[in-house]
Amino acid sequence: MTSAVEANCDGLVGPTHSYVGLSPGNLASTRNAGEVSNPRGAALEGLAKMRRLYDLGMPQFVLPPHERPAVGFLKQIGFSGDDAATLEAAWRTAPALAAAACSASPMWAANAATVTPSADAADGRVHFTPANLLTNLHRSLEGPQTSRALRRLFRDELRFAVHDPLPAQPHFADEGAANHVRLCADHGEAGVNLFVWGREAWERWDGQFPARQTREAFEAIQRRHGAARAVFPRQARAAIEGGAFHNDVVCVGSRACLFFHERAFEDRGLMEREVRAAAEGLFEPALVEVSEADLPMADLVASYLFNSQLLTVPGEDRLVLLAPAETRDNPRAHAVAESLATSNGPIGRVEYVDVRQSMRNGGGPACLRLRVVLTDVELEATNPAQRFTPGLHTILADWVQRRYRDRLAPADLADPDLLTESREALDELSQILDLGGDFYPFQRAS
Ligand code: SUG
Repeated sequence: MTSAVEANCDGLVGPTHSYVGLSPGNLASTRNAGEVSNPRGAALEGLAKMRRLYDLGMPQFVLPPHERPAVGFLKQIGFSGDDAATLEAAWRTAPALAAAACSASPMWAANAATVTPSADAADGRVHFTPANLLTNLHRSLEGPQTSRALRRLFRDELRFAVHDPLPAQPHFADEGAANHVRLCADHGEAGVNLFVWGREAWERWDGQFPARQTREAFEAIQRRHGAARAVFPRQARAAIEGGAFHNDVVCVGSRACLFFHERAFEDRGLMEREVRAAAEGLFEPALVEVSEADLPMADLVASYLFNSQLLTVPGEDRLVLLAPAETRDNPRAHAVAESLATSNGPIGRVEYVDVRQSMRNGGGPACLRLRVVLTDVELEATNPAQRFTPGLHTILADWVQRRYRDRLAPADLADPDLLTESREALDELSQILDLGGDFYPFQRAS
């Protein structure tokens, strides 16, 4: 067995973090549309969460925000002139498109890519497919820059394969690791890969909310990664209807533990049989299921209990659940969380973390991170400047304090100064994280 650890790559919140209500089916995003956001507070919350993971002894990395407003996108769709004129014209004549070009959604790194660790990949490399995120316009802008970011962090092609996103067609709608769970005995050992999809490519989907992941997208990813022991459970339609737009709102897994809600899978019995068959001879899956009676879907979505990080903490036998503060605030979710520790199951204790700014757009602790299982040699091959340390924490917190606003109403997104402020911030960040002088589109423009 090769020893390996689970690293977390968190999306750093960008300077345009805002509440515009861009994601139908994401109930928090819809409910909080129009509210005033606090980009500085959001970025500091994200950094504090990274620090928590670092302090628990886990390797942690920082993924940079994308350039927003995405002026390049606005030019692609016919707005013209210099950058300020382009933005002004977009806001004047097509404010919905201009707003989409401003979203800080790349912060939700669980949607950045689907990852296959080397222990499961046919060619022994770590594979990444950046998600095309094409269900929502604002998120569909992310794929190319995410590819660039992953190629910077995981540059060594002998060890890492960063593919292009899947073709940008509804048939291949893909939201990345938010719908993927890997179970195993230990991170470095062979795993069982659950690729959870919401609809089939040729199915007539008539749900109230979009099903964002197709079965065909995950089958394509499984083929290109050569991912072993794959099972393809269907996400429950009732979960999507209830506001679980990604599987990671109703389910989280790590090592042998699958922690999920009764309504997560369309055919729960089939899911269990397939997972047990795939794990045969490798490990005994430990299923921890929460019933609708104990946690009704409405409390689940309000509390985001399952959007927790399930952590293997050095020196601790049982897993640690890092849950959002909203779980503690919800009496039913809190009772479920606290009962885990006393039940003698795979989860030993629960901690809570405050990521309220992100939560108000429907993004909990698990949404903010992309998990990447890495061997020691692979860990060494990453970009050291993106590795989170207390020193980097200090530098980034100072950068956020100097560069970010602490108040941003949706109407402020049209402020021409925001473009300049954001670019200056990102230009400095590209040096801090050693991303190169041509990392962002505005740095490459002549
Ligand atoms: O895609 N919210 C994100 C939240 C993503 C959560 N990620 C995971 N579950 N892994 C989304 O719905 C809202 C942005 C806005 O409305 O301004 C948004 O995109």
